[in-house]
Amino acid sequence: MASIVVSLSPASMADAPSVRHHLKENTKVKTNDSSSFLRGGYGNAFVKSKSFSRFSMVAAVNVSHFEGISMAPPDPILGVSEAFRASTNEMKLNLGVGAYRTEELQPYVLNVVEKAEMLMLERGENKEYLPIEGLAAFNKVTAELLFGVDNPVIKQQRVATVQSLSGTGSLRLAAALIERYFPGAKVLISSPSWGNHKNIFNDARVPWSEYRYYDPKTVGLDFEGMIADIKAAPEGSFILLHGCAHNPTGIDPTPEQWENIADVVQEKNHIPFFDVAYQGFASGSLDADASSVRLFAARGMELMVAQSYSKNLGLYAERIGAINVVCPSADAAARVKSQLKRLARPMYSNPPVHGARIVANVVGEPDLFNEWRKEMEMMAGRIKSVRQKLYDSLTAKDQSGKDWSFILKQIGMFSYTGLNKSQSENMTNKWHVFMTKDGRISLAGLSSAKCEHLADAIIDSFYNVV
Ligand code: PGU
Repeated sequence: MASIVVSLSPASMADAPSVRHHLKENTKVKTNDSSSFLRGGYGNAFVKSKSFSRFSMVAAVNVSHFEGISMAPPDPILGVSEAFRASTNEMKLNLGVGAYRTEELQPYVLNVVEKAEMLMLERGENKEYLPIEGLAAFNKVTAELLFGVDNPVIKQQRVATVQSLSGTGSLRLAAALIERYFPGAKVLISSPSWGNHKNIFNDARVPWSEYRYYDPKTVGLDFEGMIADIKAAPEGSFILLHGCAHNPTGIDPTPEQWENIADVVQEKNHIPFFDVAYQGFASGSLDADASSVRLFAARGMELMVAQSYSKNLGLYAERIGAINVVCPSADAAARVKSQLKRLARPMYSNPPVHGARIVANVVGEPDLFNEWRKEMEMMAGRIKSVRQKLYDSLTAKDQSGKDWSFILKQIGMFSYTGLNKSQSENMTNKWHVFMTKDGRISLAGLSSAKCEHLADAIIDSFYNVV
Protein backbone atom coordinates (compact mmCIF):
# COMPACT_ATOMS: atom_id res chain seq x y z
CA MET A 1 0.00 0.00 0.00
CA ALA A 2 1.40 3.37 -0.93
CA SER A 3 1.14 6.46 1.27
CA ILE A 4 0.93 9.93 -0.13
CA VAL A 5 2.16 12.91 1.80
CA VAL A 6 0.43 16.16 0.93
CA SER A 7 2.17 19.31 2.12
CA LEU A 8 1.74 22.97 1.52
CA SER A 9 4.52 25.47 1.26
CA PRO A 10 4.52 28.13 4.02
CA ALA A 11 3.93 30.94 1.52
CA SER A 12 0.90 29.32 0.01
CA MET A 13 -0.31 28.38 3.48
CA ALA A 14 -0.24 32.01 4.48
CA ASP A 15 -2.37 32.82 1.48
CA ALA A 16 -4.85 30.09 2.13
CA PRO A 17 -6.01 29.90 5.72
CA SER A 18 -9.09 27.94 4.86
CA VAL A 19 -7.08 25.31 3.11
CA ARG A 20 -4.71 25.16 6.08
CA HIS A 21 -7.71 24.37 8.18
CA HIS A 22 -8.41 21.25 6.17
CA LEU A 23 -4.96 20.12 5.19
CA LYS A 24 -2.35 20.15 7.92
CA GLU A 25 1.29 19.89 6.94
CA ASN A 26 2.36 16.32 6.21
CA THR A 27 -1.17 14.96 6.22
CA LYS A 28 -0.89 11.39 5.04
CA VAL A 29 -3.40 10.17 2.50
CA LYS A 30 -3.40 6.43 1.93
CA THR A 31 -4.02 4.94 -1.47
CA ASN A 32 -3.94 1.42 -2.86
CA ASP A 33 -3.07 2.49 -6.32
CA SER A 34 0.71 2.55 -6.55
CA SER A 35 0.58 1.46 -10.18
CA SER A 36 -0.80 4.75 -11.44
CA PHE A 37 2.03 6.46 -9.61
CA LEU A 38 4.62 4.10 -11.04
CA ARG A 39 3.25 4.67 -14.53
CA GLY A 40 3.99 8.32 -14.03
CA GLY A 41 7.69 7.53 -14.20
CA TYR A 42 10.51 8.13 -11.77
CA GLY A 43 11.91 11.41 -13.13
CA ASN A 44 10.09 13.60 -10.65
CA ALA A 45 8.38 10.79 -8.85
CA PHE A 46 8.61 12.21 -5.37
CA VAL A 47 6.97 15.49 -6.11
CA LYS A 48 3.83 16.15 -8.04
CA SER A 49 2.50 19.67 -7.90
CA LYS A 50 -0.71 21.25 -8.94
CA SER A 51 -1.45 24.99 -9.13
CA PHE A 52 -4.64 26.40 -7.75
CA SER A 53 -5.66 30.02 -8.15
CA ARG A 54 -4.76 31.15 -4.63
CA PHE A 55 -2.21 28.54 -3.50
CA SER A 56 0.01 25.85 -4.84
CA MET A 57 -0.25 22.36 -3.44
CA VAL A 58 2.73 20.03 -3.47
CA ALA A 59 2.01 16.36 -3.07
CA ALA A 60 5.12 14.33 -2.12
CA VAL A 61 4.36 10.70 -2.83
CA ASN A 62 6.15 8.63 -0.25
CA VAL A 63 6.29 5.32 -2.10
CA SER A 64 9.43 3.33 -1.28
CA HIS A 65 11.33 2.17 -4.32
CA PHE A 66 13.60 -0.16 -2.40
CA GLU A 67 11.33 -1.69 0.26
CA GLY A 68 10.26 -4.48 -2.08
CA ILE A 69 13.76 -5.71 -2.82
CA SER A 70 14.40 -9.11 -1.30
CA MET A 71 17.58 -10.26 0.44
CA ALA A 72 20.11 -11.83 -1.93
CA PRO A 73 21.64 -15.13 -0.87
CA PRO A 74 25.27 -14.99 0.32
CA ASP A 75 27.84 -15.62 -2.41
CA PRO A 76 28.78 -19.32 -2.40
CA ILE A 77 32.51 -18.49 -2.28
CA LEU A 78 32.99 -14.97 -0.89
CA GLY A 79 30.13 -15.58 1.58
CA VAL A 80 32.29 -18.30 3.17
CA SER A 81 34.90 -15.66 4.10
CA GLU A 82 32.16 -13.54 5.68
CA ALA A 83 31.00 -16.53 7.77
CA PHE A 84 34.62 -17.29 8.70
CA ARG A 85 35.18 -13.73 9.92
CA ALA A 86 32.03 -13.96 12.03
CA SER A 87 33.15 -17.19 13.75
CA THR A 88 34.87 -16.90 17.13
CA ASN A 89 36.02 -20.51 17.33
CA GLU A 90 39.77 -20.90 17.86
CA MET A 91 40.06 -23.90 15.55
CA LYS A 92 38.48 -22.10 12.60
CA LEU A 93 40.11 -22.62 9.23
CA ASN A 94 39.17 -20.78 6.04
CA LEU A 95 39.46 -23.13 3.08
CA GLY A 96 36.75 -21.35 1.10
CA VAL A 97 38.23 -18.62 -1.05
CA GLY A 98 41.20 -19.43 -3.28
CA ALA A 99 43.68 -17.07 -1.64
CA TYR A 100 47.23 -17.96 -0.68
CA ARG A 101 48.19 -17.92 2.99
CA THR A 102 51.56 -18.43 4.67
CA GLU A 103 52.29 -21.39 6.94
CA GLU A 104 51.09 -19.05 9.74
CA LEU A 105 47.84 -18.68 7.79
CA GLN A 106 48.45 -15.01 7.10
CA PRO A 107 47.89 -13.23 3.76
CA TYR A 108 51.10 -12.91 1.78
CA VAL A 109 52.38 -9.87 -0.11
CA LEU A 110 55.10 -10.99 -2.51
CA ASN A 111 58.56 -9.44 -2.02
CA VAL A 112 58.67 -8.55 -5.71
CA VAL A 113 55.43 -6.65 -5.34
CA GLU A 114 56.87 -4.61 -2.49
CA LYS A 115 60.01 -3.94 -4.54
CA ALA A 116 57.97 -2.86 -7.55
CA GLU A 117 55.92 -0.55 -5.33
CA MET A 118 59.11 1.03 -3.94
CA LEU A 119 60.26 1.66 -7.50
CA MET A 120 56.94 3.22 -8.33
CA LEU A 121 57.16 5.53 -5.30
CA GLU A 122 60.72 6.55 -6.18
CA ARG A 123 59.62 7.42 -9.68
CA GLY A 124 56.85 9.58 -8.26
CA GLU A 125 54.31 8.35 -10.75
CA ASN A 126 51.07 10.26 -11.12
CA LYS A 127 47.46 9.14 -10.83
CA GLU A 128 46.09 10.42 -14.11
CA TYR A 129 43.43 8.39 -15.90
CA LEU A 130 44.69 5.50 -17.96
CA PRO A 131 43.45 5.16 -21.54
CA ILE A 132 40.35 2.94 -21.84
CA GLU A 133 42.49 -0.02 -22.92
CA GLY A 134 44.76 0.33 -19.87
CA LEU A 135 48.50 0.76 -19.40
CA ALA A 136 50.39 0.11 -22.65
CA ALA A 137 53.42 -1.39 -20.84
CA PHE A 138 51.10 -3.79 -18.98
CA ASN A 139 49.22 -4.84 -22.10
CA LYS A 140 52.48 -5.59 -23.87
CA VAL A 141 54.00 -7.76 -21.14
CA THR A 142 50.79 -9.55 -20.23
CA ALA A 143 50.24 -10.82 -23.78
CA GLU A 144 53.91 -11.80 -24.05
CA LEU A 145 53.76 -13.69 -20.76
CA LEU A 146 50.73 -15.60 -21.95
CA PHE A 147 51.77 -16.50 -25.49
CA GLY A 148 55.56 -16.22 -25.25
CA VAL A 149 57.53 -13.29 -26.73
CA ASP A 150 58.39 -15.13 -29.93
CA ASN A 151 54.92 -16.40 -30.64
CA PRO A 152 53.80 -15.45 -34.19
CA VAL A 153 50.54 -14.04 -32.79
CA ILE A 154 52.63 -11.49 -30.88
CA LYS A 155 55.10 -10.82 -33.71
CA GLN A 156 52.28 -10.30 -36.19
CA GLN A 157 50.39 -8.08 -33.72
CA ARG A 158 47.33 -10.25 -33.99
CA VAL A 159 46.35 -10.02 -30.31
CA ALA A 160 43.86 -7.41 -29.12
CA THR A 161 44.76 -6.93 -25.44
CA VAL A 162 42.74 -4.77 -23.10
CA GLN A 163 43.57 -4.38 -19.41
CA SER A 164 40.47 -5.07 -17.38
CA LEU A 165 39.24 -5.61 -13.84
CA SER A 166 41.12 -8.81 -13.05
CA GLY A 167 39.91 -12.20 -14.29
CA THR A 168 36.26 -11.54 -13.53
CA GLY A 169 36.12 -8.16 -15.29
CA SER A 170 38.00 -9.54 -18.29
CA LEU A 171 35.55 -12.43 -18.62
CA ARG A 172 32.67 -9.96 -18.31
CA LEU A 173 34.09 -7.74 -21.05
CA ALA A 174 34.51 -10.74 -23.33
CA ALA A 175 30.94 -11.76 -22.53
CA ALA A 176 29.78 -8.30 -23.60
CA LEU A 177 31.68 -8.70 -26.88
CA ILE A 178 29.98 -12.06 -27.47
CA GLU A 179 26.58 -10.58 -26.70
CA ARG A 180 27.11 -7.71 -29.12
CA TYR A 181 28.89 -9.38 -32.03
CA PHE A 182 27.72 -12.98 -31.83
CA PRO A 183 24.04 -12.70 -30.98
CA GLY A 184 22.56 -16.05 -30.02
CA ALA A 185 25.96 -17.75 -29.80
CA LYS A 186 26.25 -20.10 -26.89
CA VAL A 187 29.02 -20.45 -24.35
CA LEU A 188 29.78 -23.96 -23.14
CA ILE A 189 30.91 -24.17 -19.52
CA SER A 190 32.45 -27.21 -17.85
CA SER A 191 30.38 -29.08 -15.30
CA PRO A 192 31.36 -28.15 -12.67
CA SER A 193 33.12 -24.81 -13.03
CA TRP A 194 33.99 -21.74 -11.01
CA GLY A 195 30.54 -20.66 -9.81
CA ASN A 196 30.79 -17.09 -11.08
CA HIS A 197 31.08 -18.16 -14.73
CA LYS A 198 27.33 -18.71 -14.97
CA ASN A 199 26.59 -15.38 -13.26
CA ILE A 200 28.85 -13.55 -15.70
CA PHE A 201 27.11 -14.93 -18.80
CA ASN A 202 23.66 -14.56 -17.26
CA ASP A 203 24.29 -10.91 -16.52
CA ALA A 204 25.69 -10.34 -20.00
CA ARG A 205 22.60 -12.11 -21.44
CA VAL A 206 24.72 -14.70 -23.20
CA PRO A 207 23.13 -18.15 -23.44
CA TRP A 208 25.20 -20.97 -21.98
CA SER A 209 25.05 -24.68 -21.38
CA GLU A 210 27.37 -27.17 -19.76
CA TYR A 211 29.70 -29.85 -21.06
CA ARG A 212 30.56 -32.92 -19.02
CA TYR A 213 33.91 -32.64 -17.27
CA TYR A 214 34.08 -34.35 -13.89
CA ASP A 215 33.43 -38.04 -13.40
CA PRO A 216 32.65 -38.76 -9.73
CA LYS A 217 33.18 -42.49 -10.28
CA THR A 218 36.83 -42.09 -11.24
CA VAL A 219 37.27 -38.74 -9.47
CA GLY A 220 38.84 -37.79 -12.79
CA LEU A 221 38.06 -36.25 -16.16
CA ASP A 222 35.05 -37.48 -18.12
CA PHE A 223 36.98 -37.02 -21.33
CA GLU A 224 34.57 -38.87 -23.60
CA GLY A 225 31.62 -36.93 -22.21
CA MET A 226 33.50 -33.69 -22.68
CA ILE A 227 34.37 -34.42 -26.29
CA ALA A 228 30.84 -35.61 -27.09
CA ASP A 229 29.27 -32.45 -25.64
CA ILE A 230 31.67 -30.13 -27.44
CA LYS A 231 30.92 -32.01 -30.67
CA ALA A 232 27.18 -31.72 -30.09
CA ALA A 233 27.27 -27.94 -29.47
CA PRO A 234 25.97 -25.70 -32.27
CA GLU A 235 28.76 -24.78 -34.68
CA GLY A 236 30.52 -21.55 -33.71
CA SER A 237 29.95 -21.89 -29.97
CA PHE A 238 32.39 -20.43 -27.47
CA ILE A 239 34.04 -23.20 -25.45
CA LEU A 240 35.11 -21.95 -22.04
CA LEU A 241 38.24 -23.83 -20.99
CA HIS A 242 40.31 -23.49 -17.83
CA GLY A 243 43.86 -22.95 -19.11
CA CYS A 244 45.34 -24.79 -16.13
CA ALA A 245 44.43 -25.87 -12.60
CA HIS A 246 40.73 -26.40 -13.30
CA ASN A 247 38.57 -24.81 -10.62
CA PRO A 248 37.06 -26.51 -8.61
CA THR A 249 38.22 -30.02 -9.56
CA GLY A 250 42.01 -29.54 -9.90
CA ILE A 251 41.81 -31.98 -12.83
CA ASP A 252 43.37 -30.90 -16.13
CA PRO A 253 43.41 -32.69 -19.49
CA THR A 254 46.73 -34.30 -20.44
CA PRO A 255 48.70 -32.76 -23.36
CA GLU A 256 47.29 -35.47 -25.68
CA GLN A 257 43.77 -34.77 -24.50
CA TRP A 258 44.29 -31.05 -25.13
CA GLU A 259 45.24 -31.94 -28.74
CA ASN A 260 42.02 -33.94 -29.07
CA ILE A 261 39.98 -31.10 -27.62
CA ALA A 262 41.60 -28.71 -30.11
CA ASP A 263 40.73 -31.13 -32.95
CA VAL A 264 37.04 -31.10 -32.06
CA VAL A 265 36.92 -27.37 -31.42
CA GLN A 266 38.50 -26.76 -34.81
CA GLU A 267 36.29 -29.30 -36.58
CA LYS A 268 33.16 -27.63 -35.25
CA ASN A 269 34.43 -24.11 -35.94
CA HIS A 270 34.02 -23.27 -32.26
CA ILE A 271 35.88 -20.43 -30.58
CA PRO A 272 38.11 -21.44 -27.66
CA PHE A 273 37.68 -19.08 -24.72
CA PHE A 274 40.32 -19.64 -22.05
CA ASP A 275 40.12 -18.55 -18.46
CA VAL A 276 43.70 -18.36 -17.18
CA ALA A 277 43.56 -17.45 -13.50
CA TYR A 278 46.50 -19.55 -12.31
CA GLN A 279 49.40 -19.15 -14.75
CA GLY A 280 52.55 -20.23 -12.91
CA PHE A 281 50.58 -21.13 -9.84
CA ALA A 282 49.54 -24.60 -10.93
CA SER A 283 52.89 -26.16 -11.72
CA GLY A 284 55.23 -23.38 -10.61
CA SER A 285 56.15 -22.79 -14.30
CA LEU A 286 54.67 -19.90 -16.25
CA ASP A 287 55.36 -21.61 -19.57
CA ALA A 288 54.01 -25.04 -18.63
CA ASP A 289 50.79 -23.47 -17.35
CA ALA A 290 50.28 -21.57 -20.61
CA SER A 291 50.87 -24.59 -22.82
CA SER A 292 47.17 -25.30 -23.44
CA VAL A 293 46.60 -21.77 -24.76
CA ARG A 294 49.78 -21.89 -26.86
CA LEU A 295 48.80 -25.23 -28.35
CA PHE A 296 45.54 -23.75 -29.68
CA ALA A 297 47.29 -20.58 -30.88
CA ALA A 298 49.91 -22.65 -32.72
CA ARG A 299 47.11 -24.14 -34.82
CA GLY A 300 46.32 -20.67 -36.11
CA MET A 301 42.98 -20.59 -34.32
CA GLU A 302 41.15 -17.46 -33.27
CA LEU A 303 40.64 -17.49 -29.54
CA MET A 304 40.03 -15.44 -26.42
CA VAL A 305 41.90 -15.53 -23.12
CA ALA A 306 40.98 -13.86 -19.84
CA GLN A 307 43.97 -13.41 -17.52
CA SER A 308 44.20 -12.69 -13.82
CA TYR A 309 47.09 -11.66 -11.54
CA SER A 310 45.12 -12.23 -8.35
CA LYS A 311 46.78 -15.51 -7.49
CA ASN A 312 50.16 -15.67 -9.19
CA LEU A 313 51.21 -12.19 -8.03
CA GLY A 314 48.92 -12.11 -5.00
CA LEU A 315 47.24 -8.95 -6.32
CA TYR A 316 43.72 -10.01 -5.35
CA ALA A 317 42.48 -6.57 -4.34
CA GLU A 318 44.24 -4.64 -7.10
CA ARG A 319 41.85 -6.08 -9.70
CA ILE A 320 44.41 -6.52 -12.42
CA GLY A 321 44.00 -8.75 -15.46
CA ALA A 322 43.37 -8.61 -19.18
CA ILE A 323 41.28 -9.88 -22.03
CA ASN A 324 43.21 -11.04 -25.09
CA VAL A 325 41.56 -11.80 -28.41
CA VAL A 326 43.71 -13.57 -31.01
CA CYS A 327 42.60 -12.37 -34.43
CA PRO A 328 43.45 -13.43 -37.99
CA SER A 329 45.27 -10.15 -38.77
CA ALA A 330 46.71 -7.05 -37.10
CA ASP A 331 43.91 -5.02 -38.69
CA ALA A 332 41.22 -7.24 -37.22
CA ALA A 333 42.96 -7.03 -33.83
CA ALA A 334 42.86 -3.24 -33.97
CA ARG A 335 39.15 -3.31 -34.76
CA VAL A 336 38.36 -5.82 -32.04
CA LYS A 337 40.33 -3.73 -29.56
CA SER A 338 38.39 -0.62 -30.52
CA GLN A 339 35.14 -2.45 -29.82
CA LEU A 340 36.37 -3.80 -26.48
CA LYS A 341 37.18 -0.22 -25.52
CA ARG A 342 33.75 0.88 -26.64
CA LEU A 343 32.19 -1.77 -24.39
CA ALA A 344 34.42 -0.94 -21.41
CA ARG A 345 33.82 2.82 -21.54
CA PRO A 346 30.20 2.84 -20.31
CA MET A 347 30.84 -0.05 -17.89
CA TYR A 348 33.81 1.31 -15.90
CA SER A 349 35.44 3.92 -18.17
CA ASN A 350 39.06 2.87 -17.68
CA PRO A 351 40.94 0.46 -15.41
CA PRO A 352 42.99 1.19 -12.26
CA VAL A 353 46.69 1.91 -12.68
CA HIS A 354 48.40 0.59 -9.55
CA GLY A 355 48.27 -3.15 -10.24
CA ALA A 356 49.08 -2.60 -13.91
CA ARG A 357 52.29 -0.78 -12.96
CA ILE A 358 53.25 -3.56 -10.54
CA VAL A 359 52.82 -6.22 -13.24
CA ALA A 360 54.59 -4.12 -15.87
CA ASN A 361 57.56 -3.66 -13.51
CA VAL A 362 57.76 -7.25 -12.32
CA VAL A 363 57.36 -8.87 -15.72
CA GLY A 364 59.35 -6.22 -17.54
CA GLU A 365 62.46 -6.11 -15.28
CA PRO A 366 64.59 -9.29 -15.55
CA ASP A 367 65.73 -9.26 -11.88
CA LEU A 368 62.23 -8.86 -10.52
CA PHE A 369 60.90 -11.38 -13.02
CA ASN A 370 63.36 -14.05 -11.82
CA GLU A 371 62.55 -13.30 -8.22
CA TRP A 372 58.84 -13.58 -8.99
CA ARG A 373 59.36 -17.02 -10.51
CA LYS A 374 61.12 -18.17 -7.36
CA GLU A 375 58.38 -16.84 -5.13
CA MET A 376 55.75 -18.49 -7.29
CA GLU A 377 57.60 -21.79 -7.07
CA MET A 378 57.72 -21.33 -3.32
CA MET A 379 53.95 -20.76 -3.13
CA ALA A 380 53.14 -23.64 -5.48
CA GLY A 381 55.60 -25.79 -3.51
CA ARG A 382 53.94 -25.03 -0.16
CA ILE A 383 50.56 -25.99 -1.59
CA LYS A 384 51.99 -29.24 -2.96
CA SER A 385 53.55 -30.06 0.41
CA VAL A 386 50.28 -29.59 2.37
CA ARG A 387 48.52 -31.62 -0.31
CA GLN A 388 50.96 -34.45 0.37
CA LYS A 389 50.66 -34.04 4.13
CA LEU A 390 46.86 -34.10 3.96
CA TYR A 391 47.02 -37.30 1.92
CA ASP A 392 49.49 -38.85 4.39
CA SER A 393 47.27 -37.93 7.35
CA LEU A 394 44.14 -39.32 5.66
CA THR A 395 45.84 -42.60 4.79
CA ALA A 396 47.33 -42.97 8.26
CA LYS A 397 44.03 -42.25 10.04
CA ASP A 398 41.55 -43.98 7.74
CA GLN A 399 41.72 -47.74 8.37
CA SER A 400 39.06 -48.60 5.78
CA GLY A 401 41.51 -48.90 2.90
CA LYS A 402 39.84 -46.12 0.90
CA ASP A 403 42.11 -44.79 -1.83
CA TRP A 404 42.71 -41.08 -1.18
CA SER A 405 45.34 -40.75 -3.92
CA PHE A 406 42.99 -38.68 -6.10
CA ILE A 407 44.02 -35.75 -3.88
CA LEU A 408 47.59 -36.10 -5.12
CA LYS A 409 46.51 -36.17 -8.76
CA GLN A 410 44.71 -32.84 -8.52
CA ILE A 411 46.72 -29.70 -9.18
CA GLY A 412 46.53 -26.03 -8.27
CA MET A 413 45.08 -24.38 -5.23
CA PHE A 414 42.14 -26.65 -4.69
CA SER A 415 41.20 -30.16 -3.80
CA TYR A 416 37.81 -31.48 -4.78
CA THR A 417 37.19 -33.86 -1.90
CA GLY A 418 34.01 -35.52 -3.14
CA LEU A 419 32.19 -34.44 0.06
CA ASN A 420 28.54 -33.62 -0.62
CA LYS A 421 26.56 -30.64 0.66
CA SER A 422 25.62 -32.04 4.06
CA GLN A 423 29.11 -33.47 4.58
CA SER A 424 30.58 -30.06 3.70
CA GLU A 425 28.18 -28.45 6.17
CA ASN A 426 29.36 -30.87 8.85
CA MET A 427 32.94 -29.78 8.12
CA THR A 428 31.93 -26.23 9.00
CA ASN A 429 29.35 -26.78 11.74
CA LYS A 430 31.24 -29.42 13.69
CA TRP A 431 34.88 -28.91 12.74
CA HIS A 432 34.95 -25.17 11.97
CA VAL A 433 36.47 -25.82 8.56
CA PHE A 434 34.92 -23.13 6.37
CA MET A 435 34.59 -24.32 2.77
CA THR A 436 32.24 -24.17 -0.21
CA LYS A 437 29.29 -26.56 -0.20
CA ASP A 438 30.48 -28.41 -3.30
CA GLY A 439 33.21 -30.19 -1.35
CA ARG A 440 36.04 -27.98 -2.61
CA ILE A 441 38.81 -27.01 -0.21
CA SER A 442 41.47 -24.40 -0.87
CA LEU A 443 44.78 -25.95 0.06
CA ALA A 444 46.33 -22.50 -0.26
CA GLY A 445 44.60 -21.70 3.04
CA LEU A 446 45.92 -24.79 4.83
CA SER A 447 49.05 -25.06 7.01
CA SER A 448 51.01 -28.25 7.78
CA ALA A 449 50.01 -27.82 11.41
CA LYS A 450 46.31 -28.07 10.53
CA CYS A 451 46.53 -31.11 8.23
CA GLU A 452 45.72 -33.62 10.97
CA HIS A 453 42.69 -31.65 12.11
CA LEU A 454 41.49 -31.40 8.53
CA ALA A 455 41.98 -35.14 7.97
CA ASP A 456 39.92 -35.90 11.12
CA ALA A 457 37.19 -33.55 9.86
CA ILE A 458 37.12 -35.14 6.40
CA ILE A 459 37.03 -38.70 7.73
CA ASP A 460 34.25 -37.89 10.20
CA SER A 461 32.19 -36.06 7.54
CA PHE A 462 32.77 -38.73 4.90
CA TYR A 463 31.83 -41.75 7.02
CA ASN A 464 29.37 -40.34 9.55
CA VAL A 465 27.26 -37.99 7.44
CA VAL A 466 25.21 -39.02 4.41
N1 PGU B 1 38.54 -17.60 -13.04
C1 PGU B 1 38.72 -18.61 -12.19
C2 PGU B 1 38.81 -19.99 -12.72
C3 PGU B 1 38.86 -18.35 -10.82
O1 PGU B 1 39.06 -19.37 -9.99
C4 PGU B 1 38.77 -17.03 -10.36
C5 PGU B 1 38.86 -16.71 -8.90
C6 PGU B 1 38.60 -16.02 -11.31
C7 PGU B 1 38.50 -16.34 -12.64
C8 PGU B 1 38.51 -14.57 -10.96
O2 PGU B 1 39.50 -14.06 -10.21
P1 PGU B 1 39.81 -12.52 -10.15
O3 PGU B 1 40.13 -12.24 -8.73
O4 PGU B 1 38.63 -11.78 -10.64
O5 PGU B 1 40.98 -12.33 -11.02
N2 PGU B 1 38.32 -17.63 -8.04
C9 PGU B 1 38.62 -17.65 -6.63
C10 PGU B 1 38.45 -16.32 -5.94
C11 PGU B 1 37.17 -15.99 -5.28
C12 PGU B 1 36.09 -15.68 -6.26
O6 PGU B 1 35.21 -16.51 -6.40
O7 PGU B 1 36.14 -14.60 -6.88
C13 PGU B 1 37.91 -18.83 -5.99
O8 PGU B 1 38.01 -18.98 -4.79
O9 PGU B 1 37.31 -19.63 -6.73
